[in-house]
Amino acid sequence: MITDDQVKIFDEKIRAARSIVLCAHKNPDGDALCSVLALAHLVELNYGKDVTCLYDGNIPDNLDDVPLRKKVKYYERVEDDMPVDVAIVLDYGIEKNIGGPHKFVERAGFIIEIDHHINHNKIGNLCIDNEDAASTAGIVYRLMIASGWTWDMVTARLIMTGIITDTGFFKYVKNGRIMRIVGDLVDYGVDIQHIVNDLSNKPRKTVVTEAAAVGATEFFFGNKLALAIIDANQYKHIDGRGETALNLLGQMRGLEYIVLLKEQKPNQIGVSLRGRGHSVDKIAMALGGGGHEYAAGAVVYDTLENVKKRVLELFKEVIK
Ligand SMILES: [Mn+2]
Repeated sequence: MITDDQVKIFDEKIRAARSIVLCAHKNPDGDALCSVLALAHLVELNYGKDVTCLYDGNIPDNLDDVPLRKKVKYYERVEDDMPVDVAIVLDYGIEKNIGGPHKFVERAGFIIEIDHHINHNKIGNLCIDNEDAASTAGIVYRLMIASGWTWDMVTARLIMTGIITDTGFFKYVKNGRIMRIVGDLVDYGVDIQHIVNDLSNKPRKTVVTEAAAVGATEFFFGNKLALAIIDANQYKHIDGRGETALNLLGQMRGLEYIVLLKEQKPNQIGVSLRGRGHSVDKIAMALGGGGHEYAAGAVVYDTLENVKKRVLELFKEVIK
């Protein structure tokens, strides 16, 4: 797991740093945002240092009530020439997913990465990675315990939120390790019901728009695959993810695959893939993206029509 060496190097680098930047992948999800905020809070608590948390893209509305939410800044709001001694990149997947904050990362004297995505081109000088971890927030928890850091309820709630969101409310848990962390956090006093209520926080327009997209879903390959579309007009009303549409479709009997195409801009289509007991990560990779076995995605620069055709062709190979 986390070695003494990793703990030691992390400690030395943070202790020596005057300027620390934290970031994750563009369009951060709950795990990305909460891992950044939890580690930022831990560094401030334990090292007495101010850190800068950056993001690119959109943060989903349902994360508005996450503790310390306002601490993370849109990367363009930060001075371009800000010095960076240490950059900590969490939950990023692959380098290009970092987006805007990448310019700060590449200037850093030392890069620490903490991640659970599969990545063959790691950018960290220190890599605290674990591909078997259910969430990056869980790795932050392990680092915190291994380092003997002080922590508090804010830390605990952030880590729990990261775990809850990345495991799809525990649906994607594949081993007991993450649940032992959950157990520790519950014993510490974290109220899961409270966090789930805070996450049920979408604007009416978002829910109504996504439900309408689900209403127009097309079905392919003997109803094994559902394909829903959020066009450019509808896209304005959702928070970038389409989680409600994916969750609604995920409740349908007999479905094996769910595809959600989001027209982010003309010729820029966000593709979200979900598999129910069938992997979708290879299809995401074939589209230039990636992700997890049963939940993956890509951004494809082409028309909605062409992307739809391409996605269906790729699935045709798999479903037969
Ligand atoms: Mn994650």
